[in-house]
Formats: sequence, structure tokens, C-alpha cells
Amino acid sequence: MFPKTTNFFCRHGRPFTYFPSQANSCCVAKDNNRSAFTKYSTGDKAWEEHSEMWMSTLARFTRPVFQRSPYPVVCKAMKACCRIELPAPSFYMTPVHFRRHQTLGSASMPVAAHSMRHVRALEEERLMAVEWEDGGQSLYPFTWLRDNCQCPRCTLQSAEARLLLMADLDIHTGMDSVEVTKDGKVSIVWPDQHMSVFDAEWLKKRCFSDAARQVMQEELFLNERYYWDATLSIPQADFQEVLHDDGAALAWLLALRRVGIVHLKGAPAEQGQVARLAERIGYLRLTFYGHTWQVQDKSMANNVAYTSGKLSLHTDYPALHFAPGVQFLHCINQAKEGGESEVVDGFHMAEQLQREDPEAFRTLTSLRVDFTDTGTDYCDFMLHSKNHIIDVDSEGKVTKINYNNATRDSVLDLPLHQVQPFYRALRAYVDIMNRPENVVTYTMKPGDIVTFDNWRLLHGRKSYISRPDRLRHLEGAYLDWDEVMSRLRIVRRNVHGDA
Ligand code: OGA
Ligand code: NM2
Ligand code: ZN
Ligand code: ZN
Repeated sequence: MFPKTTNFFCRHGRPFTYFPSQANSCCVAKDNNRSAFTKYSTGDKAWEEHSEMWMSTLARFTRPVFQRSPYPVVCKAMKACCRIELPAPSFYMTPVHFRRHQTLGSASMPVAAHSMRHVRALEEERLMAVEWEDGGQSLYPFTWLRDNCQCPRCTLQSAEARLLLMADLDIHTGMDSVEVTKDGKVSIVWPDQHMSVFDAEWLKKRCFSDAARQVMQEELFLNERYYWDATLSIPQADFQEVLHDDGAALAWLLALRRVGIVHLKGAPAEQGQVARLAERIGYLRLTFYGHTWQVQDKSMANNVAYTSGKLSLHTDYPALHFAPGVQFLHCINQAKEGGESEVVDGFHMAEQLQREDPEAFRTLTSLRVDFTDTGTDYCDFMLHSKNHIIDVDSEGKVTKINYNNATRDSVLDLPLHQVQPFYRALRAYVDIMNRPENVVTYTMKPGDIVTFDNWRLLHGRKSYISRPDRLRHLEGAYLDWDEVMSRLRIVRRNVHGDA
């Protein structure tokens, strides 16, 4: 009747968490924006309506194979908030949190608007302490407060940009006085009698506690991913709706970020649609293959993609040091035979490699491999790059996969004794990604557009034979994640009604 403890987005793109009761006779839905709870019972009309959600995302298009470590702090905070004993979930989807009204400084129950009970200056530590109505406390360094004064002398309000120069900031400033104003703001007088006024809500969002920073960083960057395997049902959205409706665009972009792939249906089967979609975001990423590019069997092909041969699982453009983050592929004509598409979750595969073969994982994250691409298209090009096949950040988290066997250079800048270990490691990774339990296969139809995370997914196609009269034809385009995330934040603000 009710799904397992799960997160999804309603048709307006609002994140919800569902907590079914143990007996599965009722279910509590938590609106993660408002932190409002609604209880539904078996057979409820309201539940029926609620659960019939467009792309009610992950519950529908995934099966219990994902497990990503959920944020412990957030979970703890949620438990504190909800006071519901969670049934031991057979799988966990990392909670989606867009809390605008919650600092979690004290992991306490959020209230609708944040009001302050009390503020005081801790002179010794040079910290301002805010005590919130809900009992939580937040601390703000004097230097940071002075640096972020929002007055028109310190901030160019039309650009929301800092005017105050670093050279003019007293990084050892004291504080003359601090008080809560009648309208609930914090007013500070600095030793030079300059005055700053801070909004409670603004301060709450910027609380320095670990939990609050984690929530804010997730809200800004959405780095939590759902890992998947062959059981994934690829999320779908309607092309026209995504172009014209912010709720639909938000759901599309949220799923693109978290799952890494979304199919858009219902585009006209003619050139120009990936460019329209890129315009919906902002602008596309120009490369040597042009603003958009035509995947067709071409004579004297300047890329293996432009033949009718099989493309093994790859990311596009590792011959660039900064590969395109997002790829759109629009099917204009499909083949008579073959041409099916394949995708795998490269981050999930890297996690599997790390577990099964840590040595191979270390090799692929530490050795830089040469890639090359030479030819003429938008103009002539002669690219050389050196990339880790698996990029990790300073904390060891996988951030990007760079692998296309076709453009891997014959130049291999490794000492002799590292050559065989490199091949062994790469083969171990490729063998994992080729396991049938990891690969999702689908066939694109004219009018379908696949949108995917080119830093995370590896994709391929089977070899094909075109119809005698019409060549198989896909049109593609690249974008970067900065631009896509920018549009995601804007449509999220539009849909949710504030910053
Ligand atoms: C490509 C590619 C997929 C396809 O052009 O890089 O992956 O189905 N094409 O032709
Ligand atoms: N195309 C499809 O890395 C690559 O060469 C990917 C790029 C030709 C634009 C193929
Ligand atoms: Zn100021
Ligand atoms: Zn490709």
C-alpha cells in the first residue's frame, strides 16, 4: 500500500519523505521544505491523489538496490524532528533536504519563521551568540559579520556583491553593542560606529554548525546521488512540459542530478531540439565537434561515433581536461537493426571496484592516462590530455569518470613496471561495468532525448544497420554542470517561491 521509507519529488518538484507505519496502515509524509507533516491512512483519497505523482521519482523508477550512506546528522535531525520510529528500511535513499528554515544548529524541530530569543556578544571569543526561539543556538564570528555587512556601503545591492575591500576589513574587530530590534533583526554597532543589520532568517541559513553547513551545502550543490544498477527504470519527463513549465523542469533537473539520467519524450523528430533544450538551461558547451553535432555513419569519420560500429561504454571527451558535464542526445532516426543504447552508473561501478579490488581503484585514481583527439570538424584540432580514469576529491569521493577507449592515447606516460598493473586495473573496472546486472539497455525512438551526467555515466551503443532510405541519426549537444545547476536553483526558487 505505502512505499518504504523513501524520498521523492511531488509534481511541483517539492521533496517529500515518506515514513510508513510498521503495520503499513498509515503513512506520514514530511514536506521537506516546510517540515510539515501529513498523516495518510489506508484507502485515503488524499493519499491516492498525493501518491499519483508525476515522476514520484525514486519510489517508482528504482528498486531496492541503492544504498548510499545517508547523512548521519541529517538522519539524526530528522529522527529528532519526527519522533517516529523508522521501520528498519530495506534500503535507504538519502534524504533530499531543501530546508530554508532550519539551521539544525541544535537539530531541533524547525519552526515556520526563525525568531530570536536573545543575542549576545562573547567578547573573549569574538563570537556573537544567537539563541533561537526553538532553543537552538548559533555562533557567528565578529570578523565574518563585519565582512558580510549588508548595508549599501558594504554591499552593492543590485549585484548582491561585496563592496567592502579586504584591505579595509579589520580582521580583529571588536563589537560595541548588539541587540534584537523590534522587527526581529540583529543590529550591531562596530567600534568605528558603523552599523550592520542582519535578518534572522539570513543568519540562520548561515549558521556555522556542522549540521547546518552540511544542509546548506547539499541545498546548494545537491551532491548526494542515488546509485543504481540494471534494475533502474530510467526517469522520464515530457519534452514540451520541461520547456514550458518550471515544476517539470525542476523535476527533470533534480533527477538528472541525483540519478544521472532522464529520458525526455515527445520532441519533434527534427534537428534543433537539443539546442532548444540547451537554451532552456542557458547556453550549450561548444567543442571541436560544433555547437551541436550529428551522430551518423559518415565516410572518413573523424570519430568512431560517426560509424555504424559498436561503441563500448565510455564517457564523452576525455581528450579534454575539463570534459562536458552533461550530454543531450536526440534520436531523429533509429536504425533498422541494432543501435540499442547502454548505460551504467560509473560512480556506483567505482564504488564496487573500490570494494572488490582496492588496488585497481588506487591505480585508476592515481595514474594519469593520456587521451588524444585529432581531426577537423568545427575547425581543425589536435587535442592531448592527461586524466585519471576515476577522479576523486580531497576526501576520496568519486567526482568524475574519464574513459573512452577510442581516444585513449598510444602514448602512455608510465614507467615500465606500471604498464601491466594499469591494464589489469582498467580491465577490472571495465569487467565490473560490463556485468549484465549493472547495465541498463534501452532503444531510443525518434523524438526521444536522453539527458545524462557525462561525468558519472558511461554510455555505449550496439552496432547497427541503417534503413536503406534513412541513415540512423542522433543529434547531440553538451552543457556544463555550472550552467545546469544554475537553472536548477532558479526553477527551484520559482517553484518554491523564495530564495
Ligand atoms: C556518441 C555516442 C551513442 C549512439 O556519439 O558519443 O555515444 O547511440 N553515441 O550513437
Ligand atoms: N562526439 C560524439 O570522446 C569522444 O570522442 C566522444 C564525441 C563525436 C561529439 C565522441
Ligand atoms: Zn556596512
Ligand atoms: Zn558518447
